[in-house]
Amino acid sequence: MANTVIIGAQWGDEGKGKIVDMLSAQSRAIVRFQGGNNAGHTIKVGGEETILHLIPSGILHTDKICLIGNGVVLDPHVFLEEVDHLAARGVDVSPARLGISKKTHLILPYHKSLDQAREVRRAGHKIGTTGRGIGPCYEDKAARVGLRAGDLAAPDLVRAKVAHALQEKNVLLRELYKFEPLNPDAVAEGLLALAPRLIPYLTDVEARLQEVQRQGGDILFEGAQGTHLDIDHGTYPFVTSSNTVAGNAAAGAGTAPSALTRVVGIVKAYTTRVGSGPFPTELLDDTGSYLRTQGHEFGATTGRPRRCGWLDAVVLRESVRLNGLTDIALTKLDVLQNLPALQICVAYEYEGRRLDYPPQEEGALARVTPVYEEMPGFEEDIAACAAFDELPPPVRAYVERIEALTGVRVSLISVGADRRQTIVR
Ligand code: 2SA
Ligand code: GDP
Ligand code: MG
Repeated sequence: MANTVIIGAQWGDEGKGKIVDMLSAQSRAIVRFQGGNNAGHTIKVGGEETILHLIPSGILHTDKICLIGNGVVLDPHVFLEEVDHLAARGVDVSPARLGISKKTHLILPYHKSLDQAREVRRAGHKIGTTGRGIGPCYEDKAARVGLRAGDLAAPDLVRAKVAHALQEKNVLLRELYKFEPLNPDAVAEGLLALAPRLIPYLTDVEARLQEVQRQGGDILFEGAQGTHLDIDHGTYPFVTSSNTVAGNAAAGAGTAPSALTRVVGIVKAYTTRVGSGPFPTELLDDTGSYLRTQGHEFGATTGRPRRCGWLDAVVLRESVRLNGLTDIALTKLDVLQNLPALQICVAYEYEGRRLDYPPQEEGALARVTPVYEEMPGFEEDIAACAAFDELPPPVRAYVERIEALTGVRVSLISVGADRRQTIVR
């Protein structure tokens, strides 16, 4: 296949889990390179659904190596819960095939408290985070006071780092946010109690990935969230705290950029967003509700209803240039069934000008007006279509229009949640 990066081309939940699971069959290793358990990646095989938050979406293929890279932030409790859950279903989650980089930063209880406390204080300006402590953990990483997975083997280092961190954070929690302060001993010992189970998973991810390549195997880099939630390139400040773009696959997994051969952008056939922030094509009417119901658009981590709207080709064009997409995997086309007509946003009107790319000034995206192009809808059930030629003409026209608007080939088409419901072109 070639080393492949999978990224979300919109605001997340495009169906990355499904496509990573499917492409895992042709890969040797699957590695997560950013984000944490804010992610919810859904896989459906033969009617059985699995939602993964931390463990790479290749785990259901027994002969594959699954790795959590240095760019991820890892909640140790959630990791072990996920391990136990999968093990109970008979999935092999032994350290022989599942590893965590020693450089991966750990999410601690005070990160979650701070995440939630800040959202409460933001009142009318909430980001709508998942409350999983993602932002505060990345803050500590950048501030050079974070705990890393490799520290688990050094109990005194863990105790000292936790005590140091809480000196400052307890003041914030107590004085500013009026939240419960945390006991440093309880936090450190709580983490150290998990160490015996976590330490066997610690590994040199870079070496493992090099070995895979030396043996001629391919790596799948599994992105989380989406391009427009990127800390630099997304709709700042309504973004997540990591780089979600393909370029971060190298830094967040510990490989050379030259190892990233193919970049597949996962594109949902319409657009969704969870949390706050500008969304030009959002539909607050019955069509938006229809998409939410038909597409089961509820957060895979928090259960929050997702905001829904028409496909936005301006957002996609930006994703093409930021990620260098070589292919698009188009998902959830089946959800559009029975809509009388389909709208695609092909450009924006902004301050009297027509824009082909999103404006970069903070907040400007909230002031654009979408320019729509109408395409015919379709009534046929496409969930069982197995080849492009089997799709009704309006569906093929929609796919071809996306290719024309983005300049990227749609090489995979998903017509249902199940692994099998995928058309390879
Ligand atoms: P955070 O928690 O600091 O990363 O939140 C910052 C913003 O990033 C958004 N975000 C997401 N957007 C879509 N999907 C995500 N994963 C879950 C899912 C979301 C859920 O698979 O459905 O269950 O609510 C995800 N994770 C973070 C978040 O909404 C904020 O806008
Ligand atoms: P991810 O975060 O990008 O992995 O996406 P999520 O798992 O959060 O959300 C995608 C949802 O759509 C999941 O419930 C999937 O099972 C589902 N899904 C994926 N592809 C398709 C598809 O082609 N059609 C339908 N109807 N559902 C899909
Ligand atoms: Mg998701």
